[in-house]
Amino acid sequence: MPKARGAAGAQGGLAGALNSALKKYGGLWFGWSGQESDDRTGNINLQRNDGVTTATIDLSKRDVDEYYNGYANSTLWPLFHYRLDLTEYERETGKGYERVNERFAECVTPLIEEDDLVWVHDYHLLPLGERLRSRGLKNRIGFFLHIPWPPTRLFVSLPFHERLVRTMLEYDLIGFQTGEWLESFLHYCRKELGAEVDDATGTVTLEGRTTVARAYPIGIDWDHFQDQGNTGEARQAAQRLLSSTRRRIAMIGVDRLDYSKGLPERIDGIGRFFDQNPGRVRDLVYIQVAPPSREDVESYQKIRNLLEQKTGQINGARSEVDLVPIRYVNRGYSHAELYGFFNASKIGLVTPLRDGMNLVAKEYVAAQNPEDPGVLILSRFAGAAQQLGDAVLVNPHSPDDLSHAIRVALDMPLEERKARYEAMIGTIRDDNVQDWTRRFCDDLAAAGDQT
Ligand code: ADQ
Repeated sequence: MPKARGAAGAQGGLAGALNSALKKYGGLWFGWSGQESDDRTGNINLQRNDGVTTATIDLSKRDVDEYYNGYANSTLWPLFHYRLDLTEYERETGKGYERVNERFAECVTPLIEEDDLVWVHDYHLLPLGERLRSRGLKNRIGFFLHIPWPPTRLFVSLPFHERLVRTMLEYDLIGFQTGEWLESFLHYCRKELGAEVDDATGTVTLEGRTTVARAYPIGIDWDHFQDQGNTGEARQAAQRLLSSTRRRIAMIGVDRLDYSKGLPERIDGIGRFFDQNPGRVRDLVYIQVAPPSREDVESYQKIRNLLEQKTGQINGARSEVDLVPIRYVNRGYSHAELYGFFNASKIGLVTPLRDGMNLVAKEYVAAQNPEDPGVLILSRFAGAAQQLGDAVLVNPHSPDDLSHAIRVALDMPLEERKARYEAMIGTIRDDNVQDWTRRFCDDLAAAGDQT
């Protein structure tokens, strides 16, 4: 198959997934280096690591402020996670977003060869395909959105929403995580743009041009994650956690420190559980691993403070000399260590208020011992809930619902835990990231033939 050329705006859950895809298919990864510099000479930094070639450029401080912290993470991210209350609408950052997308297009165009597939990733780069087309690129160009697509009534609050979606219709193929986000996108195209939409095939036709939109739920890198689980590092991590919790049951949450992940609401739910079941405080220890993220954005500083405050309140009220009910760890761990922690935790708590997919939910289940698996408590508003209906599903906004789910999970008999695990593990193993990549790339390669 032709080489795939990827482009992505920033690191996150998707970086690991795409790395493994590129290793398999070859090709080149293009994006922002993550560095700030005022070097405008257009230097592209080419590197080859572990079989993957990356081409990156630096951005100026102004570009980072307006494009990355501004429009991408203070406008699109909150809006696409249904948080109108946190969404900022600034014309200047919108211009910065367009300017940086144009710069990316200018830098990547000379690297693209005639038979390449071009695969653009995520909300940082919605207009990139149109910018590439304006430079005469005739290649197949696909786009995948890793986060939700909001309902039309929310999306139209974005100034120039129509212009943004029209640029997206220059892609040959647009992928979403779930059928729900896909439906919202198709609804918008029909209602607001007056496009001709065929729901069965996902084709959207506007002014003579046709784009295909489909759902491609992303999965984990199953083989790699299992390999990590077989390392001494994973075993040591599991042992460390077990010996430090002694006879208490460990319940774990692992999330980027982001308001979409529902962390303060989760802590409220745990507090409610302790209030309603005071005799069980000694049974349970909750471990929250949450490395800081996007620290230059104000709403992220606020969420961090709020979480520290809530955790402190519960620990202040419930701790004993030999017992701290909530351990809050503000750092990242390797995948091997996470595997070990998940494996040693009898409950996995994944309760985002809104999430495109959520790979942690899949990793938690993948790390369980089939003979004695733990219980996944999962928000019904995570994309992953569409595939993992056998988790204990919860409404993350309701402390009572969370409290009830924790009690159900603590008391769940082994047979039921096994049955739920077995109902979920097949899709987590088989619908993995390699399968996701293959399905998207095959459809992209064929997209022009169908339209
Ligand atoms: P994220 O919002 O980053 O991703 P998620 O899908 O959970 O969320 O992926 C996070 C990844 O980072 C997982 O592989 C996890 O193990 C790792 N991670 C999280 N916390 C960590 C920690 N403390 N230490 C080390 N690793 C940690 C975005 C979207 C999601 C979508 C993914 C992939 O927001 O909805 O599932 O992209 O498409």
